[in-house]
This record gives sequence, C-alpha cells and structure tokens, in this order.
Amino acid sequence: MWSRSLVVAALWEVIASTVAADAGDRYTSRWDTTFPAPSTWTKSHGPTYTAPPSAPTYGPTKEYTKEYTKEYTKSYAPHTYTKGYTEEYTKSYAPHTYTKPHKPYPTLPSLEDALINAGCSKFLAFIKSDDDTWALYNSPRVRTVFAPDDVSFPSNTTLARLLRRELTPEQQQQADLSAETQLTDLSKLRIVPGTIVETNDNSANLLGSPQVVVSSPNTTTGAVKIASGLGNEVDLKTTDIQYTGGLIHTTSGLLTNPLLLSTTLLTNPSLSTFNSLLNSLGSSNLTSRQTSGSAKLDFTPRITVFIPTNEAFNSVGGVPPSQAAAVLDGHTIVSSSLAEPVGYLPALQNGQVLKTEGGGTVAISVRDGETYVGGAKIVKANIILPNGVAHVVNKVLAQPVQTGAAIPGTVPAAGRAALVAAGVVAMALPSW
Ligand SMILES: *[C@@H]1O[C@H](CO)[C@@H](O)[C@H](O)[C@H]1NC(C)=O
Ligand SMILES: *[C@@H]1O[C@H](CO)[C@@H](O)[C@H](O)[C@H]1NC(C)=O
Ligand SMILES: CC(=O)N[C@H]1CO[C@H](CO)[C@@H](O)[C@@H]1O
Repeated sequence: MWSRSLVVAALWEVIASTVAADAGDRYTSRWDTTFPAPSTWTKSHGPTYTAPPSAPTYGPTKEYTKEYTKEYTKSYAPHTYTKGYTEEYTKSYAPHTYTKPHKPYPTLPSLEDALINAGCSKFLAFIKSDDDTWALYNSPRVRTVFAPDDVSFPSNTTLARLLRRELTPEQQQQADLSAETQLTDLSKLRIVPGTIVETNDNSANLLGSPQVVVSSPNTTTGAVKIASGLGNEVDLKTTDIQYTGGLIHTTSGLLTNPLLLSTTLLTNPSLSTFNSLLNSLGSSNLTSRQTSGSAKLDFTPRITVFIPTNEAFNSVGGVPPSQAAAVLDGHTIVSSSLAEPVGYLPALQNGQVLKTEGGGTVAISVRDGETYVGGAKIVKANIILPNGVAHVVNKVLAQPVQTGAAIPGTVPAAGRAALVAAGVVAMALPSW
C-alpha cells in the first residue's frame, strides 16, 4: 500500500536532486523504473512535510547521469502526474514548504570524496594535478581504480615533484595504469591463478590492445597482489569501495610502468645470463624473423618470454655464443594476432601447447597450483612488458649443446640428439 507521503517522498527526491544541481555539480542518481502503481490513497498531510515512518522499498534501478540547469519552484498548482506510474492519479497541494529532504536511498560518493574517505588524498592530488588525467578518471572509461593510500604513496619530496602543474608523460602513464576499464571487484581479482585487468594505458605495443596489469591471489590467505612493470607487485589493502563511477581498491603503492625487456633485465641481477645472451647478439641478426638482437624481444608486439634464471643456465653449462639466438628463440612465443592471447599467467592453461620462435613447441602444465612450461616451473610470473610479458623459469627450455661440442659447424650428432631429447623444445636446429 502506497501512501501519499511516499509519493511525496519520491517526488522530493527529484526536487532534492535539483537543489544539488543548483551548485553547478553534475548529479548522479538512480531512478526507479518499476515504481508500483498505487491503488488507493488513504493518507493526507498537513502543510509541513514529515518523513514517512519507514523507508519504502524500491525495485530494480538503473543509473543515469543528467545535467540539471532548471530552477524549481516550491509550490504546486493542482495538476496531474503520469510519468513513472502505470496509473494516472490526481492530487492537489496547497503551496507549502518542505522542511526536511527525504533520502530514501543513499547516493554514492564522487571519486574525489571516495578517495579522501579511503585515505588516498595524495593519490587524488596526483591524478588531479593533470587535467587530462583527471578528465579520464571522471569518464566512463574508468570503472576500477587502484589507489595507493597516503602511507603508501611516494614520500612528500616525491609528491612535491609529482605535483607540478602537469604530470610528465611517465607519470601520466602511471596514472593510466591505475585506471582500469572494467568493473573488477575483489571476487574477480581473487580468481586463481589471477585475472588480467585492462588499463587505460594505451601506449603498449600490443597490436592496439591496451596495457594490462595482472592480479595474483594468495590461495592460503586470500590476499591479492597486482603485478605490473618490472614484475613489481603491490598489495590490495581496502577493496570494493564504491563511488559513482565504479570501484576503488586501495594499494600499497603506485603501479610500475612496463619497461623494455632489455631494460627490465638490467634491474634483476639473477637474470644476467639471459641478458648477456641478448647482448651477445647485439644488433646482429637474432632470429628467423630477421629482426636484430634485443630489438626483436623489445619491439615485437605480443611476446611471451620465459627467462631461465642464472642458476638454470649454470646447470646446463652455459650457452655458447653460437647458440644464443636459437636458445633465445626457444624461450620466446609471439602471438601475432589479437586472437592469440599473450601468455600472462592466467592465460596459460593446463595442456596448452605453445609454438616457440625456434619452431618447436612447449606444453603448459598446472600442478599443485604451480604452472610449468615444458617442465620448467614458473618461479616469478607476470613481469609486464610494453610488448607482452615475461616469466622467470627454473630450467632452460631450449637446452644448448654442451660448450665443448658447440663449435659452429662441428656439432656432433649426439649433441643434436641431446637437444631434441630434452623433450621440452623440438627446436628448428640451427645450422651449426
Ligand atoms: C608530508 O606532508 C603532509 C601534508 O602535506 C604533512 O602534514 C607532513 O608533515 C609531511 N611529512 C613530512 C615527513 O614532511
Ligand atoms: C601466501 O601468504 C603466506 C602468508 O603471508 C605466505 O607465507 C605465502 O608465501 C604466500 N603464498 C604465496 C604463493 O605467495
Ligand atoms: C650472431 C649471428 O647469428 N650472426 C649471423 C648473422 O647472419 C650472418 C649471415 O647472414 C651470419 O654470417 C652471422 O653469423
């Protein structure tokens, strides 16, 4: 049973919206599309409005955004309402004043208010300091925000540097990485072994698809980390904070811009052997694709690179220079169209077989929550690159022939057999 008061309450909501809009703000609200038709009207009220005793319940709602420019008047002449109701009804009001706005359902806070409430004022200042960035964050292109809280934000000195009139391109990119295009709540980020999250960083070299970051859930604790450039990870702290445009998750730090593989390798001494292999090829012809040296791995779009640790290379006795190109190719996958997913960890499925640039294949297997590629375990996943992703593995996939036998042109048949028998990669054998 719907009382007249409730209808007045609903009406007031619209009026209240108009009041808010008088300040020049964009007002976002919800409109009940299934407002039930009243059958009879049993209540009247005096000149002073009082809120109904209990909040009405509302059916499914849809969101809309509207700019209000109209003034409203507080008095009503007798008139007929039809909009929003399935039955027409008539009521009359003497001119009167409402003393208390009734808010039957809460309005979500703006991004700005939500960030302040969540203790992310420094991040707010960061994204507000650049007009383009702030406009992006307030557009429908952003549905989820990863926001470092104030204790996690870079120190005051850094902040002061960040808060120049405009952000540098690197800082803009960093802000774009934190602005996700889809509504991605904690339950999605917790999906094992992780979730690929599309960002608003469109500078990636991925055949036109945007840069991503990847979540990494801890199956024991339920805690979630987000991996970005250099394989750096931040922790999610407070999650699923609603604001008008979507969700905020607070984090333990800013996300890291992806850097070229050759630069990324320099930041990790335990991967220096792979880096030396790359450097040993310099600008010479590295691969079957006729691109050169690190340029191939740095600039070919949509690559997946498996990087054996120094330890793994040591255990196979190192790689002779003549085999460097072949070994690198045996650890590289190129997804040459958008239809072939880049091998971020969540995209590597048990039983999947990937074709390497060496012409061979590697099989993916998932056991006890760990992912293996050609029998090598991924020990550090999701080092995001501008052109794809790298994972650190604990074994060499494309095993080189032992150094003693590896003089170009003189490789004994047994050496070749050993390479193939490694079983993980049937590489197209180079002509050594
Ligand atoms: C950092 O800045 C805040 C306000 O901007 C200030 O209250 C605080 O004292 C500063 N901390 C340091 C260590 O300077
Ligand atoms: C999960 O969290 C526990 C407790 O912090 C930690 O010991 C463990 O190493 C984590 N697991 C992974 C896979 O990071
Ligand atoms: C390092 C390497 O593989 N260099 C080769 C580049 O290609 C020329 C011929 O095209 C070879 O002679 C080099 O050995």
